[in-house]
Formats: sequence, structure tokens, C-alpha cells
Amino acid sequence: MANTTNSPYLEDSTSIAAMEQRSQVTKILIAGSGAVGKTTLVRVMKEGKSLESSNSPLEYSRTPFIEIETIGVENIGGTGSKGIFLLVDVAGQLDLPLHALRNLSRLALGGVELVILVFSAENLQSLLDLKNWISIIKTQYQERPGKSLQFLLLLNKCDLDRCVDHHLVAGLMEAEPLIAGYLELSCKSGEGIKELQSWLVANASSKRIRRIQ
Ligand SMILES: Nc1nc2c(ncn2[C@@H]2O[C@H](COP(=O)(O)OP(=O)(O)OP(=O)(O)O)[C@@H](O)[C@H]2O)c(=O)[nH]1
Ligand SMILES: [Mg+2]
Repeated sequence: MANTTNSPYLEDSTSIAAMEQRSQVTKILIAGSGAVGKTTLVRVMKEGKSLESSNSPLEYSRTPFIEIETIGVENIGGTGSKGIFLLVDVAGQLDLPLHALRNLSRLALGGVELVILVFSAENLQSLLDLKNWISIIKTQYQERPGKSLQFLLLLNKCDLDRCVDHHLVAGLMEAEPLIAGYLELSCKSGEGIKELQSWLVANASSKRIRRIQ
């Protein structure tokens, strides 16, 4: 009778299963200046409710360094997926003496496949600042075989009067070919959140899902 306990086939399938399990995690960095709504975005995505529908106050509490959250792909519309999004939320102040992107870059950036570049509709400077974010991310990012980096450009607070010109957005997208998409939303009203979820399911988790099938 075959020794199933020590079967190399079983060991192989176990390690393949473990690899598949690991490969279902898609690491996403949320980048952008202070107060653009990065932490709020993570919360709204996790809870599946806008600030208004959860009656949350619009309080601002700076992220001091780094926070990490997970969201099941299935919870945001990826029916039948076992995938997980690992969301890395960092401080918006790049000039802090200690910043996760510089001082803990492996934790913040290692294995990241998508960077969501957030700016705020009423804050032109937050769009201009994204050049610095892209530059530091590209400097600190270490390429890994089989992993590629892409950016998603995201305008938050579309409920507010906007002072951001479309040409500036288009200019940034032309200048940076790694920007794979552009979306507008409001964490306050919830407008655009579904579109973001659908984009993430279609673009960020699809490589993993296809590999597993
Ligand atoms: N009007 C409006 N306010 C929002 C929206 N999203 C977030 N805010 C508010 O903007 C402020 C800043 O939000 P945060 O999520 O803390 O911003 P952050 O980018 O994480 O800031 P740092 O942690 O300093 O980098 C808070 O008062 C939020 O309630 C939105 O869509 N519309
Ligand atoms: Mg924050």
C-alpha cells in the first residue's frame, strides 16, 4: 500500500495549496497628503458604509505612522473569491522625521501591487504633491519577479467644491504610465465607492483569481 503520509505528491499539493493561499493576498498602499481621506477610505471600504450612512462625525485624526487593515475581496463584490486585500495606510506627511515609506519601506512597500494615489477635490496642492509620492515610492520599491506595480489615481471629497482642473489630472496620467485608472468618489456621501470596489475586484485581484483556477 502506498505510504500516503510521506507521499511527495501530497507534500507538493500541500505546498501548492499554501502558495495559492498566500498568493490570494493583494497588498495595496494608500498614498497621498494629510487629510485627503486615506484612513476614512479604508474605514468606508471595510464597513461598506459611507460616513453619512454610518452617522460618523467628520473628525480628523492624523495617522501617526502606519496602519494595516484587511478586507475580503468577496465583501466588496468579488463573488466566490477567497482573496484578501491588505490595505496599508500611512501618514500623509512625507516630511516627518520618521516615515514608513522611508524608514520601514519593506513593511510599507514590500510586495505592494497597487498604490492608490488619493487627492482631495478642494485641495489643489494634494494633487501636485502626488509627484513626490510617486517619486519616493518608485525609489523605495524593490521589484520582485512576477510582481508588478500599478497606480490608481483617486479624487476624494467630490461632495465639496472642486478646485482641481481636469487638465492637471490628465497631465499627471500622461506623465506617469503606471497609472492604470482614475476614479472620483466621496467617502462622505458614498458616491463612487461601488465603482472603486468594482475596479479593485476587476483589476487588482484578477491576476490572483485566474492563477488559482
Ligand atoms: N467632506 C468630506 N470629508 C471627508 C471625506 N473623506 C474624508 N473626509 C474628512 O477628511 C478628514 C481627513 O480624513 P482622514 O481619513 O483622517 O485623512 P488622511 O488622509 O488619513 O490624513 P493623514 O492620516 O493625516 O494622512 C476627516 O475629517 C474626514 O472626516 C469626504 O469624502 N468628504
Ligand atoms: Mg490617516
